Amino acid sequence: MELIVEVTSDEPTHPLSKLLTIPLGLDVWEANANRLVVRAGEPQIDRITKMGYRIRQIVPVEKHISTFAADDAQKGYHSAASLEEGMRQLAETRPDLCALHEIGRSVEGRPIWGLQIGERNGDRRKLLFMGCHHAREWTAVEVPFLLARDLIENADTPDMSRRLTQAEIWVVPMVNPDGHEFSRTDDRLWRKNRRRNADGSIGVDPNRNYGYMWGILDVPTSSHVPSDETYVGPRAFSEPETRAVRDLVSTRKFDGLITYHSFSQLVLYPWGYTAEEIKDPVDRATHSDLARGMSECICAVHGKIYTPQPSSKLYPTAGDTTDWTYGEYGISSFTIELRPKTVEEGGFILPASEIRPAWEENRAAALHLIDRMLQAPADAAAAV
Ligand code: 0X9
Ligand code: ZN
Repeated sequence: MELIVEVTSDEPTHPLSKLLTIPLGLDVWEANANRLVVRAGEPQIDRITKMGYRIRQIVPVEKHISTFAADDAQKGYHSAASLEEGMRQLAETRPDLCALHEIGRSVEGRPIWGLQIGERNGDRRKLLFMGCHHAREWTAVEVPFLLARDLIENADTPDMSRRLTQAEIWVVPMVNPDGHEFSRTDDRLWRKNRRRNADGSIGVDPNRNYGYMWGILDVPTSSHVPSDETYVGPRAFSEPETRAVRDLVSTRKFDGLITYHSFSQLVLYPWGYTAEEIKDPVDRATHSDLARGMSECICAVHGKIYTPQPSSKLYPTAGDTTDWTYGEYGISSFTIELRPKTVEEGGFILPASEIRPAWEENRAAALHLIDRMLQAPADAAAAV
């Protein structure tokens, strides 16, 4: 039976960070100084116990799914098909303001859609908002979609009109449509894309497949084992989903971006591949100030605390989106881990009633980033 368990340790010889270096094939859901929360089978749990860690069962996986993913829990969330329909409708309401682009196709041939909103000519800032690299993180589709809708529906208000005449904003709410569809129809907790791997297992982690420092780590949170949840793939950009993002980013010079994930309530910034800080002092300050600023904006809306921190403080990864966009292009790059904070509140399965407040608090953060990018001098996001 698969279980969701909490792992703790009060032995200095067994820090939680050490467990994250042992190849156990764990699916890591939460990672902080106090506890790890992992999805694991009984043999894995036995091994962790024998190593001297303390285990507390939170809930069997099946029970977690039946508690949070009741039949009507899908209502309120998009499918790949309804998202396409929604994006088409948005584009059609304001053809003067937006254009819908197929930026690529998934392993199974589903289109990956990007909506280009705002100024397309002259001297303008460019921002990118993406969602759903990971299939089960459904809220991460809704937040960028609602951002696109908000920008378009309020385009004629003075504040939005100012933003949209100075900025070109791209929104790609569902980078991994195959995985998302599979999580709707077969396995609510599916994470990766739907690539058939050489060993017969399925799925590459799109958020380990980007080409900056790709593959340099071989740890449970960034793994070279194809059946693992964080499988990096056979080579950088082996996946059509990451190639779609690569091709978009390499042809547009974005100044800033947010990629939405869930859960844990974090505002993350590079690096993920190393515990070292960004070397360039201006870039380092830009990232930490913007992350703190976004976190404050979020808190001001509904009081939720999203902790700003470097990605590697969560856990080490190589080949994630923001390491590549910052490392390769100098783009100010953030990963926002949305609501909730803990698995006890549903983890990846956020009640649909919380989409709206999650969006409201993240609206404030997204507009903060846009406004700061519009204020910054042209070379603020200088290449590293
Ligand atoms: O593991 C990931 O890709 C992200 N977390 S999630 O639970 N949504 O899967 C975090 C990526 C940020 N990078 C690092 N932590 N290094
Ligand atoms: Zn994710």
